[in-house]
Amino acid sequence: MSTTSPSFSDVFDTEVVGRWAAPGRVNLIGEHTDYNDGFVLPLAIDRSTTITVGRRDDRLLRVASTFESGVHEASLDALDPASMDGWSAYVFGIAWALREKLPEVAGDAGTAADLSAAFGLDILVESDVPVGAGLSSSAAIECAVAVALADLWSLEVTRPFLASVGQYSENHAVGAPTGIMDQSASLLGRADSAVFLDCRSLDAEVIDLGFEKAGLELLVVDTRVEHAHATGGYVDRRASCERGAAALGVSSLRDLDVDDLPRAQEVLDDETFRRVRHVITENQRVLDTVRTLRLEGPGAIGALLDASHVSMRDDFEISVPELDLAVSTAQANGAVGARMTGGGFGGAAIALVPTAARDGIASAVLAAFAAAGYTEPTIFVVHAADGAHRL
Ligand code: GAF
Repeated sequence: MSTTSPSFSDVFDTEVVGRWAAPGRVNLIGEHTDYNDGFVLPLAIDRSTTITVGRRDDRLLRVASTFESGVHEASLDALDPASMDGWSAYVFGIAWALREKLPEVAGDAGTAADLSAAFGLDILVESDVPVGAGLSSSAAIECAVAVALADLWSLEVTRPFLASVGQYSENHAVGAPTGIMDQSASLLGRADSAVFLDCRSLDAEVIDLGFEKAGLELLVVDTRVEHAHATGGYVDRRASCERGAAALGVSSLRDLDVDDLPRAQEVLDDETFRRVRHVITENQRVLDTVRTLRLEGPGAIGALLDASHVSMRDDFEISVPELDLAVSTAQANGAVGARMTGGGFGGAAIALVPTAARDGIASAVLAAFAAAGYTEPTIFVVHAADGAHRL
């Protein structure tokens, strides 16, 4: 029996006023550096969440999706993170976070300080960003909703502000203590480019990747080992970084560089030292990657990608055997460089590959997973895409 996804009019009876899309992301390099005020270099990808929106006459937000049956409902007058759960928290959380954060920018360009003039909406969510793969399916929903609400409610706010709204929602409505990288990539991404973000100043620069000109492609290996950031390892790693910074007398690990490593080794226990070393060296690798992309092109960044993976595997200890196998197999079969991407503990690896070697590398990874008895991974090419926009 074949099933078809519901259309907007199957679920809602309001008239459609617009559609918005926001992409997932791949992080080229700079992992677990964002919440340490450091540097990241993600790209928005050609996998996205699309929302179709109808205007309501009341102050209700009603949301449905093509991936789960049922309609979730919340009143704009009673938005409360404590009563948000499941995937709809990614939608309601944005409205709540906007309400909380608007006072920070009220008055700038005539921005309203509250949501008193906002109206209700019906929202249908669809997405081709794989869930749990470390490609920011949640940020894609948040950012599609954020740009739609800003457009529809005539909020004169900037994209960096909307990224901070997305992060605030993720932290307080969803309950994951994540940084600002994913929402920034989804909102600020550009075709064929990466976003070089300083997570302290929030200065962002678009960096040309030049993959096509160099005959390269970016392959994603989704190991299908699912991860979550609201619990366990992610929370624990963040706490280690904060402990390390406090013990070294700085407000964040951004204030340290490789020259501080000998002192860090003296002061910290071995595990905390290795966590700190990952962040310090990863920040340097982001800066080196940006410089190398500019001066030599993408064919020269392989060693930095490889070193990033080793650091995440051995120092930050966020890799899993499936990610290590994807990375080592890609490297052994001709990838320029490879690393796990995203928060870790599952999810996806990326490999920068010559187009001519792409299919051979994909086959080798599939064969290696089969030989190891792992679940078959999903392997696909991604291209750097534009950030969230109205369709
Ligand atoms: C997840 C988080 F959401 C990001 O903020 C970032 O910390 C990343 O893991 C690790 O670099 O995607």
